[in-house]
Amino acid sequence: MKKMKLLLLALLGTATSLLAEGIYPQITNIDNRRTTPLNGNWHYIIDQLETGYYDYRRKPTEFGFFLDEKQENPKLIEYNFDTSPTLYVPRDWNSQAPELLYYEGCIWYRTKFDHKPTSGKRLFLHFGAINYQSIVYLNGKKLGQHIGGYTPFNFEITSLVKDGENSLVVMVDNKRQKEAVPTDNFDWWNYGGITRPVTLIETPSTFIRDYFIQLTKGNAGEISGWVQLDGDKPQSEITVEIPELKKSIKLTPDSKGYAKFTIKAKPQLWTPENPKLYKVTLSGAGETLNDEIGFRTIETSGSKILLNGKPVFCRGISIHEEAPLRKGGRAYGKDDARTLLGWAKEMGCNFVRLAHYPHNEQMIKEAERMGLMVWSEIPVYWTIDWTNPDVLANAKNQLEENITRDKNRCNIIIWSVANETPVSAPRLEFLKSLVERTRQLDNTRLVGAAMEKEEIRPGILTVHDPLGQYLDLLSFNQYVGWYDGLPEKCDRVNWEFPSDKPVVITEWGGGALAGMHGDKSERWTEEFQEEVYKANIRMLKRIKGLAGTTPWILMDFRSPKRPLTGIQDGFNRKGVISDYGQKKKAFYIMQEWYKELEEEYK
Ligand code: GCB
Repeated sequence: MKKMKLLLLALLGTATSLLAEGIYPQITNIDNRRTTPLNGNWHYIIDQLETGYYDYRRKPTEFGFFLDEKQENPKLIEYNFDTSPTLYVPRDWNSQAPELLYYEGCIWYRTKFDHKPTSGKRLFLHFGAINYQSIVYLNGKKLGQHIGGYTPFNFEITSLVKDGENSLVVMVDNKRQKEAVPTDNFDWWNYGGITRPVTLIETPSTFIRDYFIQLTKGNAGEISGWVQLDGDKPQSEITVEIPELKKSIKLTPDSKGYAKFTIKAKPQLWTPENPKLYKVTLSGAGETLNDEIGFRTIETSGSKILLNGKPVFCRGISIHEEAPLRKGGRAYGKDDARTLLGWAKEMGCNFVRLAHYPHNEQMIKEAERMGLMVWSEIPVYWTIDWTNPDVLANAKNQLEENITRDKNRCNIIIWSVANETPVSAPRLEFLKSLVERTRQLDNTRLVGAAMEKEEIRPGILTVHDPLGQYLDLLSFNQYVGWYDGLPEKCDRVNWEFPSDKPVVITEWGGGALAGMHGDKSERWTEEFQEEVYKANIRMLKRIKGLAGTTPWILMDFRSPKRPLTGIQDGFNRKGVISDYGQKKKAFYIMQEWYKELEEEYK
C-alpha cells in the first residue's frame, strides 16, 4: 500500500514538474530591460510523427532534430533546417501557410543568433507564449519544457550560451488533449506556434526580477507592494521612486531578496476618462528599471462595483485574440491591439473581457493607456478533467503565470477563473482552489468566473451555481433570443438572483453575416442580430443590480465548430464587426445604449 502511494506520488511529481521543467521564475516588465529580440524568420519542419524526438520504437532518440545537424557525407541525417521553409516569429503557423491552416501537431523551429557574453552579466531566454506545449534546446542541450499556450516563461542560459553562433531549436506541439487546459473541445481556433515574441534578456548578476506596486486594497491614500531581487547579493539596497508624487523609499530585502513596503501618497486616480499613469523607477543592484503604473481602487458594495469608491457600470465587450482585417490569425503587437480596442472605444466601452485566455501583453498595456478596464481570464473552459490533479496543477500554473505578468496593470479589475463549466462537486473543489490561489497572489482585485444561467420555473431565470458564493460577482453567460428561444423571449422572462452581488452578464448575442439583410425574423441577417440586441437590452435594463456586461463578441472569429457554408464558413459570426472590419447593425445598437449609460453614470 505504502509502495503504491509512493509510486503514485512519484508519478504525480513528475507530471506536475513537466509542466514547467527547467523554467526559471518569470522575469517581468521585459519591455523596459536590456533585451535583444529573436523575432524574425525561423526555419521549420513539420513533424507529424514526432520523428525529431522519438526513434522507430517510440523511445526518445539521442539524435533528434534538436541537434540541428545536417547531411555531410558519409553521415545520414534526414532533416536540414537550413533548407527548410521559414515561419515568422512571433505569429501562429496556421495563418502563414495554406497547408498549416488546420494543422494540429508537432513542428520544429530553429533560429540562430550571435552572442558576445559580457562578464558579470546573466542571460535569459524569454518566450511571450507558445501554443500549446514546447520543448526548448540551446546548442543541442535541452533547456526545459512548458505547457500552456498563452502565458510567458523563461530560462536562464548564462552558462549554456556560446561566444559566437548559437542554435536555438523549439519543438512546438498543439495537439488537442482531453486532459489539457483548455481541453480538446473549444469554440475558437487552435492557433499553433511561437505566437508571441522571443527575447534575450541581459541582467546584472543580481537584478530586480519582479515587483508588485498598486494601491493598498480599498485605500486610495496608500501605495503598497513588494520587490523581489534575484542573484548572489539578495540584500542589495533598492530604491523605489515615483518622481511626480515626490516619493522615494529605500528597501533592504531579506536574505531571499524579498522586501515589502508601503508609501503614503495621494495619487491622481486612474479612471477610464483619465487613464493617468505614473512613472515608477526601481533602482539598485546595478540596474534601473522603469515602469508606468496607474493607481485605482476596485471593490464591490452590495450590487455595485465601485471604481475609486464610485459606482461604475462596466460597459464592455468580449474580445478574442484574433487578428483584425487579416482573415484570422492570432492578433499580436500594438497595431492589432489598437485596432481592436479602438473599435471597443468607438462603441462606447470602458471595459473589455479578454476571452478565453490571457491575451498578449501589448493588449493589456494599450487598454490601460486607452482607459479600458479589463476582465482577464484563463482557459478553464467547458468540460475540463476536474478530478485529475495534473490538470489542476496546469490550470494553477497558467493562472500564476498570468497574474505574475499583469499584476501591475491597474486596468485589470477582475481575474476570472473559468468559463461555462458544468456544476459538479469535483469541479467546485477545483475552481475553489483557483479562487483561493488568485486571492493569495493578489488581494487587490475582484475574482469572477463566467457561470451559466438556469430556468428554474417557466419564465424565471437565475444563476444557481455554488461557485457563486466564492466569487465577488454574479457573473454569467446567457443566450436568450439565440440558443434559448427567439428574441421575443427576452420580454417574457424575469431574473431572480440568490444574492445581491453585482450582476455582470459576460456573454449574450447572436450571429449575423455582415452585409446579409432581410426581415428581422430571418436568422443570420444583420436585422435578426439587431433584434437579438434590442430585445436583450430591454431585458438587461430590467435587471436589478446589473453592474456591467460584455456581449459576445466584438469581431467574427475562426472556429472549427462553425461549418455552415455560405454563412459561417469556419467563422463564429457573433461579432458586431466582421473579421474584415465591417460594422454590423448591432454595433450601433450597443453604441446607442452605452451612450445612455455613460450619461447615467456621470
Ligand atoms: C459561449 C462560449 C463562447 C462561444 C459562444 C458561442 O457560451 O463561452 O466561447 O463562442 O458561447 O458563440 O456559442
